[in-house]
Amino acid sequence: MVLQIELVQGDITAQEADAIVNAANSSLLGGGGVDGAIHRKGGPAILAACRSLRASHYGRGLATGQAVATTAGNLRARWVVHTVGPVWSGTEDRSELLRSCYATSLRVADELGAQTIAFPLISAGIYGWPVADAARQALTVLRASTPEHLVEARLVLFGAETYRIAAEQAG
Ligand code: AR6
Repeated sequence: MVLQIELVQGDITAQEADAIVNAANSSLLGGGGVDGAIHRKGGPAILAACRSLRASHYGRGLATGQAVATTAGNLRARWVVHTVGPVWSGTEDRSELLRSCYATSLRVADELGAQTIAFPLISAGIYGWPVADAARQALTVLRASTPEHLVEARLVLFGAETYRIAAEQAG
């Protein structure tokens, strides 16, 4: 199925979607930015699920570019898909890892049967990725994807300037 792609300006924790993607870190134990907001608003069930995943599968952490799903707690979603974006490097091209975050998150959500998924602009905050390129990488993967169940992917941009830059990339 061809995925319908929407760009919206807003707070990802206020979105209604089957799956909400978290720009996490490899510890899966929370942090700032989107990660902090998701855990704050989603409540302790998400952290509890992350802790148990760590214990069972990710004792050494979730690798960059990978994704794993938990409950969405109190969010208006069924699942949170946690993925770990690469830290921006001015010298090394890590864009394949960034694209892998989108591709893996899509696959995880699709396998769960999600029809709608909301993404933040992974790596474009604390991890320092330039917004225009982060949006370009996201759109490349979303446009190429042919999921089984997913019908809509929403890229949720935080703030007017980020939205403007991302929308410019979408053309
Ligand atoms: N809704 C939507 N977008 C948001 C929100 C929100 N509530 N809050 C921030 N953004 P970031 P990263 C935007 O820093 O760069 C955490 O500590 C933000 O403006 O959340 O992948 C993790 O634990 C930016 O455009 O994620 C990791 O350690 C985008 O979301 C690290 O930060 C991503 O910013 C991950 O850094």
